Amino acid sequence: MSDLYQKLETCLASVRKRTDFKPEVALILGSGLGDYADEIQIETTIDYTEIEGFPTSTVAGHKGRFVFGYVKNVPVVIMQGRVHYYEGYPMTDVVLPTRLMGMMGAKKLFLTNAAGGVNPNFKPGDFMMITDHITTGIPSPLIGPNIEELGSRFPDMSEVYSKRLREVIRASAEKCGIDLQEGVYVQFTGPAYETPAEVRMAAIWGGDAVGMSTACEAMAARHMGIEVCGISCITNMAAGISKQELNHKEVQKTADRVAKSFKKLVTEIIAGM
Ligand code: 6GU
Repeated sequence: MSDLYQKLETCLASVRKRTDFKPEVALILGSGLGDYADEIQIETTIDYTEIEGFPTSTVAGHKGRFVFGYVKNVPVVIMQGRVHYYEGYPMTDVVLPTRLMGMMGAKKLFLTNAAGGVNPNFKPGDFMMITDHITTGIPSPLIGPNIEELGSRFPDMSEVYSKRLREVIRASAEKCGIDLQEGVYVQFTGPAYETPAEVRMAAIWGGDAVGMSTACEAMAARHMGIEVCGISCITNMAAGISKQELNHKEVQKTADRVAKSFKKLVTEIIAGM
C-alpha cells in the first residue's frame, strides 16, 4: 500500500472514530459561501484539526470543518473551508479531503468557489455552472505513484463535469428563477490575482472565469470515479476586464450579497442530484 493511501486510511479511521455517517453527496464550499453549512440539518461536525494528518486552512474567512447532515433527506458531507495550493501544501494534501470524502462513501461531488469573471458577458454576482476546466501553473494532483485502490494511472477527463448533473443544475436554476451562466473555469495557483495579460491568455484559451481551486479537486474525484459538478460565484471581474483593483474584501462582499440565492440553488441541486 502506498504511503498516501496509508495516510488516507488513517484519516478515515480518525473520522470513523467520531461518526459512521455515510454521505451520498460531498459539497465543498468556496470563499465567502461557507455559511450554507450552518443552515442544513446537522448531524455532527468534525474540525479538520481533530483529524490525524489532515491539512488545515490558514485563510481568514475559511472555517475548517466537515459538516455531516441532511439537505432535503440527502445525506451530505460538507467541507466548510477548503485548503488551497497557495497555502503551501503539496498538491496531494490539497486533494486529500476530496479523496477522504470519497472514501467515506460520497458518490457525487459538488464543487463551489468564488471566481473572477473573464467572459465580458458576466457580471459580479452571477453564478456560472462549470462546463469544463483548464489548469495552469499547478501540478496535477495525480502526479506520483498511482493509488491503485482509488483509480487508474491514466484516467479519462473527457467529461469531468457530469452531463447528467449539468442538466440537474440547469433545471434547478430555472426552477429557482435564477439566471445561470455557463463556462470554463481556469485554475491558477494564486495567491496573487492574475495580471491583465494572464487574464487575456485565459480568455484566448477559452476560459470564462479564473480562480485558485476546484480543478484539482475535480481531477482527484474523477480519478476515483466520483460524479462531479460545480458552480462558480463570479464575485468580481478579473484584472483588466474591470478597471477596479481586486481585493479579498470585494470577493466576500459579493458572496454575501448573493448568499441567499446561492443557498436556494444549492439546496435545489442537491435534492435533484
Ligand atoms: Cl480575479 N482570480 C482568481 N484567481 N481567483 C479569484 C478571483 C480572481 N476573484 C475571486 N477569486
